[in-house]
Amino acid sequence: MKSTPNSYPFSEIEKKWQQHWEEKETFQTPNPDDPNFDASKPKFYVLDMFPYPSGDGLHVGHPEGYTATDIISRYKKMKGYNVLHPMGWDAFGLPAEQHAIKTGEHPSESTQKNIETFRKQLKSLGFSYDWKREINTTDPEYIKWTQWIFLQIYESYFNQETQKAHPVSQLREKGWTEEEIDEVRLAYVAETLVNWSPDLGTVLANEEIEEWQSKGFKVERKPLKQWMLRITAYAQRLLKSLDQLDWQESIKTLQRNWIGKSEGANIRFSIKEVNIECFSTRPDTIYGATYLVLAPEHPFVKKITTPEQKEKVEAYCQKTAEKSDLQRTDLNKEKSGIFTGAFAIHPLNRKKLPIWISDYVLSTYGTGAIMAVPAHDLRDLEFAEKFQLPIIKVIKTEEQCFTGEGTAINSEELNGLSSKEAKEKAIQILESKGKGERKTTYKLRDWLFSRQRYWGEPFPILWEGEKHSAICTKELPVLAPHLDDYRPTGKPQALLNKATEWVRYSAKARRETNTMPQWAGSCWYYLRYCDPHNQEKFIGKEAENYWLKGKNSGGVDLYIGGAEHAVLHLLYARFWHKILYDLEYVSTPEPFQKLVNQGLIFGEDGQKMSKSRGNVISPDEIIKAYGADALRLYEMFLGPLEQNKPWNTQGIEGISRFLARVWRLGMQINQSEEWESSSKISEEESSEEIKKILHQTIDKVSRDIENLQFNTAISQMMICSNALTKAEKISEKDWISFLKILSPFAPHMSEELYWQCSQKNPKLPQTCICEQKWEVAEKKHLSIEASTYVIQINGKLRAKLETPPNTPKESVQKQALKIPNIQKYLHQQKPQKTIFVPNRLINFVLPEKKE
Ligand code: ANZ
Repeated sequence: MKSTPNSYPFSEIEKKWQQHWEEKETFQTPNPDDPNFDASKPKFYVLDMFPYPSGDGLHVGHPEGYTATDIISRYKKMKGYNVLHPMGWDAFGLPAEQHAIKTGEHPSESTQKNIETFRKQLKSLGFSYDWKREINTTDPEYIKWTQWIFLQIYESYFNQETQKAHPVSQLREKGWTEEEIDEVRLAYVAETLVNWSPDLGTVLANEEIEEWQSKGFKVERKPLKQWMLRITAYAQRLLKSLDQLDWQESIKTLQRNWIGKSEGANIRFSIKEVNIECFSTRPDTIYGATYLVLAPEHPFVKKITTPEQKEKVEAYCQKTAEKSDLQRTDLNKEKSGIFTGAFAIHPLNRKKLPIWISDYVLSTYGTGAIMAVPAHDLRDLEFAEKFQLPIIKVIKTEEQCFTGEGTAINSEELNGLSSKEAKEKAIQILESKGKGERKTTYKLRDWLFSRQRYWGEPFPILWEGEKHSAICTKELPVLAPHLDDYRPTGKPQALLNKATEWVRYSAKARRETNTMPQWAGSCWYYLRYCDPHNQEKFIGKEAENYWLKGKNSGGVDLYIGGAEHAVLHLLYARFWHKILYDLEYVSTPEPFQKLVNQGLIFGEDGQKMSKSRGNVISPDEIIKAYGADALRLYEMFLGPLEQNKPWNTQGIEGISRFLARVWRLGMQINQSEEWESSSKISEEESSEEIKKILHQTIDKVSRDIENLQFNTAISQMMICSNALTKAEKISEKDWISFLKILSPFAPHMSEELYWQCSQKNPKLPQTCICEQKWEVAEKKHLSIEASTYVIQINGKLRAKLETPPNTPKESVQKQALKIPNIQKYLHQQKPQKTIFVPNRLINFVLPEKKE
């Protein structure tokens, strides 16, 4: 295609530069031990959440976050940073296997094909990834280290005193038996009530149920022996170190709620020789307890139920076994329950309280038993009303059910105290009587880590009878055997059991046949990118130190991805990282210093994009019609990165016209043969007006990139390009400055237009524009938009004040004297003297105090 002044030959240009960057290895980032590493530069590690390479290919949602990180990467590189900007594939997981079952294509083959499509699509967007660092979680080299890290977890325990992980070998040296050690490992086997899907042939995490159920798969509750990871040991640390992270508050709140710390007491109610222990966050309401409730799975149910109630109780317990925790709590509209026939004694007033069983009490939280206070807990109230149980108010209130804090009533020695004081006093009394003690509980549960499917990492574990042990690390990776038939059997045995030869490891030992969940690979991929070809270690010390050290708790400098990973992936990865930190394999306590979640892009109809709605937009089509630069710019122009926003095909026309204008301007400037008028380039400087708008644009675009406000940066570049179009002449230098700031956003066009200049003028650097230095705005061309005054009293900073530029002294002074903090420090005295520096500072000098 021959370029004409009005059409912009994007497909030709984009291919040309993508090839050029690839051949010249423009975006390869050396590690500290590489000969061409420049240690004088600062570093920046910017990471995308790596995609699951599905059969559908890229979705317009993917390039949103990826363009944002690419703009940052290109900008930082031009600012003189060593930038780490990698990409890879989160390629294990159920969908690949479901696809395989449907089509008969082996998961390894379909995954490989999908990866190739994804890679090609990402390359067609001109992203500046260092493709030499590409990783794939299903690659044997990668599996080897995922299994190796699992073994480090398996061979560690959490020490309550040091509050960190240590190798279990330390316990062995202290004389612990292997059975005792198995009780405390960070990876352990336990029989628990799990979510089992016979259709899928695997257990699922609580969070995964909804998705699969909505697709028509059955999920049941079943007691099964499973591998668990002891994430609960880290609850307190996972909670506390959130404070040091530069993450959106909403995501931190989600994690805090997920961890769910509750402070209260365990309180014992006696029945004959046994004590029923109840966890309560409100021991101040203890005198309002009118009955107890046990979870149907509570071990005492059988023991305390009277013979008359036995049959009914058993029937009730049977029924609840089918319900999920969610159905028992949030979705539990109509309370149900059954009386055990037994009574317990209240530890303070010795009253007899009836003991009930109900599914609204979970066996997995607190102690699995509660004291019910219907006057101050809504769930208890619903239950008490339904079964006509007594209700006693113990906080002063007019409301029927008051869950807040107030003054204690009907509570003997607690009467008149505030809820806080009553809580403390109740705990003291209970402790002194040996009837209870202070207790902190977390909602977080240990992580169910085994799956029964085929397409995942096998556990590097051997069994001899009931005894498990680690496979020697020299034998890693342990790869799954080739199975021709990987359809689920409907039985809870792992699929790998079918490979009988593989399972038989030796005359005595059998291999573990469970596989790891998809989360395993994504728990540490950000570490592998730092040193992807290291054969000896999962990450070398030097690379780890260089790429992860940073401000506060260190880690990746910027991590961008979807909010759907707010809890699981981010919590799991933080957990593994903390273990690796305790074991001194990594030197930072946290993996991701700054996290930003991009918003969702909805379909044009304002609905979430999905195949069934038929509103999915494919990036391939947009690239074909408008070019990659247009798609990149458009996705950034849609609105603030973090907001949800609808796609609008008309909008992309607007962006495409903007790019066409820049192209025409370039043709004019470079006096392309097809352009008849004379060149716009002036030998002299551009006009003052052009310089002013250009430098304002450089300044704004730089600040906007730092703040991830790409949409406003693009608007400003549009204003600037209009001014450049209108100007009669501009200097070559100014034109190149404009191309430089445009280049992170529209890299192909900027590269081509610069290259044309550099062909004409051999004095210009004959390199890519993306390898040149970022422009710095010249202060003299920036009009001050606002002045920030530092307001001092006797030279000490006491406040700040923003005013329009060049506001007169009297007005600034008047405003400053009204600021409460200034009034406080003036102590009602009149300043003896006022020092005034325009647009900068006011210092009120007070008369010296006479001693
Ligand atoms: C008495 C009480 C009085 C309670 C009151 C609350 C309000 P969070 O804050 O979520 O930790 N509880 C304890 N274990 C439970 C279980 N296994 N299943 C269901 N509910 C359970 O909630 C703690 C409170 O939830 C505890 O405090 C207990 O009820 C209930 F005015 O005890 B409370």
